[in-house]
Amino acid sequence: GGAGSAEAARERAAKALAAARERTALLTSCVEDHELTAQHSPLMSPLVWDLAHVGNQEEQWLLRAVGGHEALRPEIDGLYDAFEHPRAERPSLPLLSPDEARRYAAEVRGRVMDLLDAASLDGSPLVDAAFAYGMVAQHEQQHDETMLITHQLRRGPAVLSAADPDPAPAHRGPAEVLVPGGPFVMGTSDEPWALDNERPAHVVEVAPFHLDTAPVTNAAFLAFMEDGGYHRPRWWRPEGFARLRSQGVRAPLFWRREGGQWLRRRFGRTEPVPPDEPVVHVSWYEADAYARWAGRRLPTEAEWEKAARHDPATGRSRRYPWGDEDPSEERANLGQRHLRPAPAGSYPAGRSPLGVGQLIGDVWEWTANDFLPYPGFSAFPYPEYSEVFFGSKYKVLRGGSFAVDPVACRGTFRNWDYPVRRQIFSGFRTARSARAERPVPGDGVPP
Ligand code: AVJ
Ligand code: FE
Repeated sequence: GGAGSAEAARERAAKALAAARERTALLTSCVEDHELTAQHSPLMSPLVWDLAHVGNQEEQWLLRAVGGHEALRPEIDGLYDAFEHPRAERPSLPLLSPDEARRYAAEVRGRVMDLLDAASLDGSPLVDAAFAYGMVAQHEQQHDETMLITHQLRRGPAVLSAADPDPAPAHRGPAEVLVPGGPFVMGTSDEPWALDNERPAHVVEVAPFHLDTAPVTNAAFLAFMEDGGYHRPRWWRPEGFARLRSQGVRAPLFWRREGGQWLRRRFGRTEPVPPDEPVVHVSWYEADAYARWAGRRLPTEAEWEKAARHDPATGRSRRYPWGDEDPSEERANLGQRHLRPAPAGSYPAGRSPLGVGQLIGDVWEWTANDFLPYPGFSAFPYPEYSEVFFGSKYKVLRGGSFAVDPVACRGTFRNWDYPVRRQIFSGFRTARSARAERPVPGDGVPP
């Protein structure tokens, strides 16, 4: 409450919405219009669909639900309903043209800014702390990541570029650390823009475990490949092995073997696979198989979040591995500032108190868990946001990638996808359970 915090929320919302639109504009103005209406992969929508969809969701959630406005163009709602039309059929719909889509999204935005200026920002959970505006900015940024995935799948010369991240510092620390067992608070009840699936805060007991201090690198993943990893069913879940056999998968997506070396295509350019970079574009099955080969396993979602948020000094759960302050360029590779993950060992300023690095940014990290509600979950504002996806079909990913904006990334943020998915910016790190330490007789440790 309070006029000051309402003003701060208004300002934060306006900035987040503007940043999202700037990113959307960049991703849809760097190719010609015919490339916006083309389908670059049956896995993805034409870019022009994402463009009008973000405008249409913004209209529904803000102008209609918050502002009580009439529909601007009621006839288009069905076209941009993700549940009504699967991605593969979207190019054959009578979609708005690129110019119409731009004009429509801009018209919605203009009215939203008027609404934000005029509206009272408390009194209902939808507008408290500008929640719905924050949700809409996060939604657009999530589609901006989706559009970047479409750009990665697109054939043809490069149209995007960005500076490369700095090399990792020489002092990398240990490969894994012990995260002590005991309870910690998972999820949140007080992060204003946290989405329904991150709520509520609840205590979870976690047994002691060891966790990689960095995501698994291309070099490590190559060792698995060179040891015949893709050919040995013993490392794989049967359904994952069957799937890779039928699709002829032998390497992460976008890799190609040529002249005795592995190359990868990245946003229209081809380069040798960089050994120190976190592996990306692997399915949950590939991550799971690698971990088993390495004598390890994927971390559970609770383990991941405890490593990312638990402060051993105070016992409190924090917003990020480094504390409660927002992400910065020194702490994490977020926001499409770079078009690749940074080498393992980067961002020492972003490490957790125990020394776990790159939990936020770089690559989405597969966890062991299905996407399920927390105890006390309640769908808000719509069951279509998360609730309809709960169940055993989806696995949870954590931590965000280089393509995620900070507004849609935090220690509690949960992403989910099918375990076969590979075009997303997905990587992983591994864990192992800590054996119960037996005191050595005579070492002074009481039994
Ligand atoms: C949370 C990334 C799985 O892209 O399907 C976008 C986000 N929800 N529009 C997705 C979302 C509605 C969602 N993920
Ligand atoms: Fe959407």
